[in-house]
Amino acid sequence: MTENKTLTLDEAMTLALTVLTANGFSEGHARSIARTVYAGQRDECHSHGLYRLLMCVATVRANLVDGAAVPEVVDQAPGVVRVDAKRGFSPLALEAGRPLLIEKARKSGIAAMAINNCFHFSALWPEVEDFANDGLAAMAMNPSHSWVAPAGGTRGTLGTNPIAFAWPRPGKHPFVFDFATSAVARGEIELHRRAGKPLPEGVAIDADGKPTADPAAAMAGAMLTFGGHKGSALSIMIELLAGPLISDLTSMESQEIDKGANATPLHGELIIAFDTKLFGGNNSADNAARAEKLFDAIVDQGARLPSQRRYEARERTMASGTVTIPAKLYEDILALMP
Ligand code: NDP
Ligand code: PYC
Repeated sequence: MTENKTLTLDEAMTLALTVLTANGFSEGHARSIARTVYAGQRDECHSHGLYRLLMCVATVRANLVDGAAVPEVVDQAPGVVRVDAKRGFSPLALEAGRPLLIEKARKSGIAAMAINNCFHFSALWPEVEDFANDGLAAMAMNPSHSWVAPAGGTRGTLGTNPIAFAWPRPGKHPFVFDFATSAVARGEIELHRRAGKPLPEGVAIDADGKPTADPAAAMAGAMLTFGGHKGSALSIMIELLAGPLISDLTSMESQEIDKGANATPLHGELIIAFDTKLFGGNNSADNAARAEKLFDAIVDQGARLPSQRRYEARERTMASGTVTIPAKLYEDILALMP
């Protein structure tokens, strides 16, 4: 049986901040990364919670990421914000560009933000959920490393390419979904390997192109997209929109830069924000009510909305004031202290 370690929420946040600052991250980066992994752990998204500290530190120790980079915000066009992350991690770059993106979306109804030149380790739901909490609908997407074979192929070519969407709901948690376009996230494969557990069927092939449930063989082979050719096409769209469209790297190009270091991917991210009130004009209250009818019709029949599990986990965590992680992960995080 796996032994676990329980931490209070304060201890979890302090652990993240201490490990990051001890490994040379500036105060701003340490705070924004800690906030991101804390949110993941709080909502029981284990593949993007405290576990990610291992990759953040490995990436700074490999001299790839600049732990003190100061992002530069550029007002690129009336509807476009560009943030150069300067090879820092993405959360601080997002924080820097967010106010201008919101201002532009409120002025024009829609605006986009390209974050360039960023190392990226995070789940996307905290980002889009924050925009929805400010009353905007939002989408986010990014490439990663070329671990995933296209439908019908056998070679890692596409990233795990997540896409997330949020819709604001007055008085309620926003509607949010966020998923990898691979059948499972790379982080899940890594967690299965650490726990010595087999993978579900249909998520990966080995180096010979044969289906495998062995996480190590999957990492040496290729992951598969969700939904066959449909997930594959969506993943290609993400490569294009959050790659060449915004003058940034594809997952294959990010993988080349990694040179086998197994660090966090380096690439761009595209975020699009929509002002539902400006789109809706005089109808916006009615539009919001009709959206609620749709959600009700889904929930009424016993189906659940995406993020419901996460919001329930958040409630449990906040009530207990604690998070629980595998004891081995806790030891590995402590061992990151220089
Ligand atoms: P999951 O498959 O765990 O979940 C995908 C989405 O579907 C979630 O919004 C989830 O909500 C929802 N969902 C799950 N089951 C149901 C159900 N039965 N009914 C309705 N909705 C459901 O996510 P992935 O493993 O694909 O991705 C995990 C994370 O990894 C994401 O947050 C993603 O951003 C991150 N990631 C980041 C990458 C990066 O490059 N930075 C790359 C790839 C992934 P709920 O959470 O409530 O279960
Ligand atoms: O889980 O696929 C993943 C991932 C890649 C980068 C960060 N998370």
